[in-house]
Amino acid sequence: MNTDFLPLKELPGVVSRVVSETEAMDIHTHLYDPAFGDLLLWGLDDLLVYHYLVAEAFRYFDFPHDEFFSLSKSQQAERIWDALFVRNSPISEACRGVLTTLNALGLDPRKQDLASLRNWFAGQDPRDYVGRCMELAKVKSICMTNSPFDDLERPVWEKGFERDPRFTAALSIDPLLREWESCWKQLSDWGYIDSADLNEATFSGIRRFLSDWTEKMDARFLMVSLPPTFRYPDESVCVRIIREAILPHCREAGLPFALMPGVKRGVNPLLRMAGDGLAKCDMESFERLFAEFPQNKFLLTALSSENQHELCVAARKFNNLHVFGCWWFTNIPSIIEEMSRMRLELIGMSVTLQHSDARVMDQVIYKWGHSRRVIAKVLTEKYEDLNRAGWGVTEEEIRRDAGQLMGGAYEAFCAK
Ligand code: FIX
Ligand code: ZN
Repeated sequence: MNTDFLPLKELPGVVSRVVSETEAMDIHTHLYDPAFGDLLLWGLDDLLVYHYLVAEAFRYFDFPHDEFFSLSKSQQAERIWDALFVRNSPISEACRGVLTTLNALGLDPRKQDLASLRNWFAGQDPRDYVGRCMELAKVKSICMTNSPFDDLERPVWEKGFERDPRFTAALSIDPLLREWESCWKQLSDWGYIDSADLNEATFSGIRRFLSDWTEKMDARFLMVSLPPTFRYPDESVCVRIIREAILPHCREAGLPFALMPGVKRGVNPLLRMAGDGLAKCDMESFERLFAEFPQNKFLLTALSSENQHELCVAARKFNNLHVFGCWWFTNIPSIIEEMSRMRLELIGMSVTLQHSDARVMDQVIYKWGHSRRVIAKVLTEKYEDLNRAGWGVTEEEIRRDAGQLMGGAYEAFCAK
């Protein structure tokens, strides 16, 4: 073990090596344990029809949305490839991501056409391929987003399967909080509640439902994405269920509740899954929630870049809050850099700088690869500043810090 303080000029090299070698915990993705079969997306066509790229391709497409969505997956992939990679330089973050991924896999889209690239993917065994992607991304665990309300996913949980220990679960409850008018019927069909009335019997039925699914999934936290209009306190259905069912259940199970505010669903419904937008959320509402429930633990990532400063300040006030990731529209190098710097400056090492939000297995390669470069850049700057203040750092300390920022701080928070 080298315990010498590193000279200023060696910091960039050591920090980027350590950050690129540190195994990360990916605490929010839309990936699945391979036991879920086709629900785990991977390969060229899924990389190309990613909803980020669909939205970008429509900047150039001159045909109707429905025409695009009526095409097969591989035809859609071809249209996207043509618009975003052939006719225009693929500079956007999501486009660059496809190229970083192919490059890391040893493929060359400048020399191979889509058919030959597809051929290469067709020869991969999905289980081995998961290992290869995780190895290239240096990711040691992947947290899924799991919904009992998903008709494709639920039967797999109900039947039971042998868990891949690298994949952990998070219990996602969006319909419960956002579509109560239709959701209560399901809970009633499953025998948890008798009516849509929000009375003590209903709350207790919801708690029983949460407890059964937490156990079935071995969930690490509960989670919800929320619109920018969310307010606390409030007598909305959403808030009442949070107060009377979610938070008591989380306290009892000792699990955090992950809040993901700022998403405006279906801003352009013609774009289907690619049609969601964002707006600034009301951070003061969340502060009131953290203050009123000190026995609950909250994870929070906000979608609007405008919320990031007040979020860091909230984390200085509430140690039952853990800030994580650069979510979705903030997951671009310029904003990751700004957010990471701000977080380190305001809350030090008590943060999880990134998650991938990958929907396609291969994406972990680029999402982590790109983020690590930015994280290394910002961390280097911070260690250089410390060095100038007379505080040398060792490689061992840098390794400890990188581990903390990419999963260790989250684990410590959950264990608290
Ligand atoms: O709500 C979420 O977890 C979002 O991340 C997704 O719904 C979104 O579609 C996405 O894939 C963002 O990266
Ligand atoms: Zn997500």
